[in-house]
Amino acid sequence: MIKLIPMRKPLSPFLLLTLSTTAALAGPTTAPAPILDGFTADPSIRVFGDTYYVYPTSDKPNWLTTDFSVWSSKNLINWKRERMILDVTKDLAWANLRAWAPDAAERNGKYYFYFCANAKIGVGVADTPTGPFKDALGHPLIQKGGKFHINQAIDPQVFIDDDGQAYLYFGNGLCQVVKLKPDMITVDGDPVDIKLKDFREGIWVFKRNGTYYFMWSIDDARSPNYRVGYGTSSSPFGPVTPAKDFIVLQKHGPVIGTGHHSVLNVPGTDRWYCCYHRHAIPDGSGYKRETCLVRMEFNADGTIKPMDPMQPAFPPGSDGEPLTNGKGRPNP
Ligand code: FUB
Repeated sequence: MIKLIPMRKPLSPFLLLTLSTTAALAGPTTAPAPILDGFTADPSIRVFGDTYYVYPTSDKPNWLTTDFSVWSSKNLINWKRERMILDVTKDLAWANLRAWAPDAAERNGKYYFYFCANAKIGVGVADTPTGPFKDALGHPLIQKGGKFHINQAIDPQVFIDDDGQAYLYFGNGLCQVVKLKPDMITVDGDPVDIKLKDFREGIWVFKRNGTYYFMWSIDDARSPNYRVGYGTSSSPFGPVTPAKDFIVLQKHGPVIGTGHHSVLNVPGTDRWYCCYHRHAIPDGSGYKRETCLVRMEFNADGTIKPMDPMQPAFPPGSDGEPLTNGKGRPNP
């Protein structure tokens, strides 16, 4: 905290420099603005063509949510709510509540929307990233029972490897992964358990320089201490070695409950962003959350640098991350 100095005479340039340096070192005291309007959580950030999309949970008290919407952006700074893309009270025959934590993927010009409803995972299909999505199966893709021995079948994430194989990660209490057939709506074989240190939910897997990164949420989403840890593997099935500096996103100042994130690589670059939710500021809770964005950087050895949720993703005046022909600008 900087003490205010009574202004009797102008401050010396030396003192001004000292004060501004101290302020810069102490970091911002105001939390950055969320990127989406309203109360949203569990954001999945994706890029299709020259547009970024966020598919979140639409928050309501006690997580009794019934519909999903999608937001779009051309630069990661200005976001627009496109429309509602699935209403579980009308569009599903097998569930009508707890519409949580979706993800989306593209294959062969079709878009696939993976979502939770009543703690089961369904899949929708559409011709555009903004849907609306139609239930592709008429029944859940994954539900608890038998080999799917997770606590709850929630929090799906699709990862498509360089060889085109798609994997669906999911789970609460235990993380599992199952291969998807090329149709993206059929599981291929049995699920594999992946042991992750302190895992609660919100798995997110990506690949960088041949290494598979597994990131996940720890603690209860209603806790201020909800946070993100990570580990790495040489295979999409694990085993996963937890990182030495394991926690990379956690509460700071007024920002609490930071978790259930997703990761975006700006195509054609080595620039990365982490999209996550926090308890809304002010008066938020685990049922009243908002979606935020922060830059994610790597050390030379490939480890992830801890992220500070008090840092805005872009400096004032930035034009963000525009895309041309599906690619970001080259590094400056
Ligand atoms: O939004 C409902 C649930 O809260 C999600 O499925 C969990 O990951 C947690 O964020």
